Amino acid sequence: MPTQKTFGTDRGAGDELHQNAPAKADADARLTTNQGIPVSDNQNQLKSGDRGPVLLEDFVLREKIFHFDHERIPERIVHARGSAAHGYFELYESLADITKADLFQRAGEKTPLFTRFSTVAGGAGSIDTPRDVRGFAVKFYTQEGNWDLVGNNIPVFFIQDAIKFPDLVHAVKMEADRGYPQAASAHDTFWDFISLMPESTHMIMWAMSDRTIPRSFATMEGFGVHTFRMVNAKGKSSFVKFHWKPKLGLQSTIWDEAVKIAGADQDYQRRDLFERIERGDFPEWELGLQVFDEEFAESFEFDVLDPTKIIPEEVVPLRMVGRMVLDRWPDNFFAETEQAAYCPANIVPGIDFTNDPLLQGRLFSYLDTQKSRLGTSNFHQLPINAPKCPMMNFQRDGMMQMGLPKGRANYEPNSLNEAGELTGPRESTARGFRTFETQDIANQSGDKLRLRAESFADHYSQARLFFRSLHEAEQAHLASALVFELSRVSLVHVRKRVLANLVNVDPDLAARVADGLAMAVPAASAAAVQPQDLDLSPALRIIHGPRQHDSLEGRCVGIVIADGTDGVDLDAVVDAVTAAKAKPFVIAPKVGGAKLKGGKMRVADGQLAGSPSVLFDAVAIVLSAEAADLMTKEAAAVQFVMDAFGHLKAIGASEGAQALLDKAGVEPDEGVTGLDDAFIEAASQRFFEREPNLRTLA
Ligand code: HDE
Repeated sequence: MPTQKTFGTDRGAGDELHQNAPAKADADARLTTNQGIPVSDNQNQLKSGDRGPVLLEDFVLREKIFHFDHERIPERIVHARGSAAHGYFELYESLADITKADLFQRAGEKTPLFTRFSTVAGGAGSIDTPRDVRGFAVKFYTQEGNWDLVGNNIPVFFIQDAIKFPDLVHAVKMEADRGYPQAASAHDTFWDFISLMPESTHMIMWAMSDRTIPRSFATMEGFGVHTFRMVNAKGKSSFVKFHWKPKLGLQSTIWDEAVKIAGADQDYQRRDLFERIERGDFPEWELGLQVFDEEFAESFEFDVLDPTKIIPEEVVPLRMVGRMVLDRWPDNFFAETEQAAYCPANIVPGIDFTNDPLLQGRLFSYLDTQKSRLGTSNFHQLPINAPKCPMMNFQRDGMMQMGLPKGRANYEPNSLNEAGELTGPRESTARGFRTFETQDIANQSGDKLRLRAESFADHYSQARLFFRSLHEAEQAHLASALVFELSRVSLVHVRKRVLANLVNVDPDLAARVADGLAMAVPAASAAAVQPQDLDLSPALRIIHGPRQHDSLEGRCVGIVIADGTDGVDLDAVVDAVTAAKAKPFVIAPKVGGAKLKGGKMRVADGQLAGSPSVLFDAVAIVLSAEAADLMTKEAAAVQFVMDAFGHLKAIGASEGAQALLDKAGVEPDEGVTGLDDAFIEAASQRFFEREPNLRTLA
């Protein structure tokens, strides 16, 4: 019989592991199974003899592998890829005049929340920077229950009726037979569906605009999309649309940049959110309300129940009522971000729904999703989903019941106490949620019909309004995005149908896109309602719009150094960037650092080949003439500068760097500066005037 050998914690394969392990924080912390049984060896399975076979009785192995095999839960059907953070909402002023919602009563009060941002089309492991709508879901843990404002970074949606949602999502996701493309709308099935769905035209304008290639979660707006209600203590209802406005303003990337970021850093936006929170630059948004009454709703030229329409801010201005600050990263991605169960039906007294048919469909959908993802009707007991106020009812049992309800009474009313009085939680007519009852424009009912209201029929006027309100650089981006996407559509009849719809939006746009496809402009498609010219809305622009961010705050500047860099120049740039509340990131050919003029080593934050300029908002090239000469033969360095220029970023350069700039084709303009104050000033902008000389735009 062979002698039994034990490869335990003191010898054998586990030894190296233990030698490298950091000092134990708690010497008494014992590794156990899920049943609490202490584990003696976590390196070796139980075998008969040192070379096997493995024994079935090894419950430590069996439990560990069993649990691992079931680590994944179904990903979200849409919005699978996302990142979230904890934070709070702080109210500026009491909103008691329009709502009795508890979180909106007391100025200065903070309500904890958990906010998740997402892309829509891609799977959980897809890239962060596709052209896609971004989800913007906020769970407020209020004192009267959880309120989930589950919105997007675009104020309208593709469809008007929930029954079309599965078709839309099937069309945009990877195609049914071939299993691609992942996280991309540039393919036949998406555009086939869109071309047949004129109601999506307004949303398509937004989807093809720079809004869907945001620079960061922290630089995009959020919208509740639907018209909701607020109801005050006297029972008076107002209509409301919710907006989130980023403190850092609206910032987007250039399409070529977004594509390259996908290669350089798949987790670009997730990392960005994490790093901002880590360094204390907490992302912040203001909550703005568009509040209006029935009279306005009656007189407005579009139906306020139609989720493919906006109410321009110029028509109903925003009332800024508070701010959201995200200041804490989740402790555990799975337990919090992945298991967070948002649901638009989670609403609190003082806020209510309208009959928007898309919203109504959503109210029905999300609970089903939670059950299939999280496996049990008790998903609300997971810490991330549980309310932070008292929660009492007589719902009982179910899979994975984690609570321990005590006592005999599991029904209401009950009088099981000795005095025979009614006990336990009871309904409250005073404080309980009551649905707004009065008939008004948003609450009318009639015969049971499957039809679309006439008032939803104008599919083009607001698409035109959006396109024409944009800055001309944004218009060119939008037209070029359409050319790119339709160039990936192989079905010529689909391209033609899209073009015919675009003629209704704007004949000039249709002509530009047709030209980009080398196709003829078709006749306009039949429009149910002839489009009208509306007053333009400058608030819809990013460039030169009211939410353009003109400071360096919150941006990131990549600073290239190499052996021979002048440390005085370098320190000056780093200090100036830091003083402007931006993040400096020093890049050298080797991450260990570069030997500065005078011989001192300067450690780098990143390696040149792994830190392309697409990751930064502006770049500084701090090189000696010798180093710049050497770098003209270094593709990563040339590409770094070439892309910074091509993506319209400011380039601050030392005199010595000129050879590298020349090699990269940099032409002098306002965005190409020395390393002085002019660079800091330029670094907060992009130079859109440069673009027509650099690439063909539609
Ligand atoms: Fe969603 N949506 N949705 N949606 N949605 C989901 O719920 C659905 C719609 C939105 O970070 C799902 O838990 C239907 C509009 C966000 O976890 C699912 C309809 C808007 C998120 C679902 C819509 C949204 C979701 C998938 C048409 C913007 C991610 C996973 C009636 C206002 C939340 C899940 C998070 C998630 C259904 C339309 C936003 C399948 C049926 C319009 C931000 O239940």
